[in-house]
Amino acid sequence: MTVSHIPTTASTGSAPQPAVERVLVVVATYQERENIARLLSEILAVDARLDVLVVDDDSPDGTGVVVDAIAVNEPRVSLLTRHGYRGLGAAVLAGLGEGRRRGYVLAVNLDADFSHAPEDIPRLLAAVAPPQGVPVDVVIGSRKIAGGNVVGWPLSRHLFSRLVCWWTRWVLWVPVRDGSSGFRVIRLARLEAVKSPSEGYAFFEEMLWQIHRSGGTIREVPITFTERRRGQSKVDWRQMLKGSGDLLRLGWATWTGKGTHR
Ligand SMILES: Nc1nc2c(ncn2[C@@H]2O[C@H](COP(=O)(O)OP(=O)(O)O)[C@@H](O)[C@H]2O)c(=O)[nH]1
Ligand SMILES: [Mg+2]
Repeated sequence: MTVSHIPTTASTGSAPQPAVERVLVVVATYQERENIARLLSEILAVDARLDVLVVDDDSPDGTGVVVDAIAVNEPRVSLLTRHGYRGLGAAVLAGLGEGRRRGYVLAVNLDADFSHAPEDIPRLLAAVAPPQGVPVDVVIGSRKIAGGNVVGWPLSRHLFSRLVCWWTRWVLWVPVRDGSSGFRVIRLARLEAVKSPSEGYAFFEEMLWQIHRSGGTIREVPITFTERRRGQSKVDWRQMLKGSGDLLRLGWATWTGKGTHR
């Protein structure tokens, strides 16, 4: 994989800089020029601990150029460009891996289209190690528990999502209600357990599946997911079919123990 990495103060020098208190927000982007600048400023404003890494698959609309221009004056923002590759899961994993290399302990993952509200990030972060509770490895911003919600989806999208979440809970045997949510906090040390997962949309379920089976712990906190207002969704029938195939393969692996890793 060819990646060009535009360094920031957090990543300059030969060794990764430990960032013990800081948290890296990983945002995968493809064709998000209309959203990215405002998203970055909202994330930076919501919590002073946050840095942001945008992982862009060389979007033809120049998303990366916008991020690059912001990163010149904003050391909290950096860009990882993947050339010649497409795939949401692979992009997110590349961003999380980079965060780990840079020494971050925790990362947040969210979409670039404001479906995941930046103002929810501090609440998700608080749930990873609550003062009176048990620390966990993953916090999911969940649409499917009390207080969670989805705004702006057609019925077909609700039905597909319900089926995928049901499959994740009852066939893949991961004890969560919203295994598809892409809004998460991840303890980066747990990436150890994540081995060559799906490159597309099933990445989110497969990552949870691998973390759960390796003894990792998961908590859900409610969020409202709002369908994008600007730009196009990249999910099409081909992606859904590919994702469904990956989920069937995982179901087979869950119950037979075969084909766990490709
Ligand atoms: N880097 C990268 N990001 C992607 C790709 N496909 C989607 N994304 C990003 O993933 C997030 C969710 O994508 P979206 O199309 O909104 O999916 P939906 O919310 O499920 O309809 C957005 O930030 C997209 O820009 C891809 O192939 N590569
Ligand atoms: Mg979206």
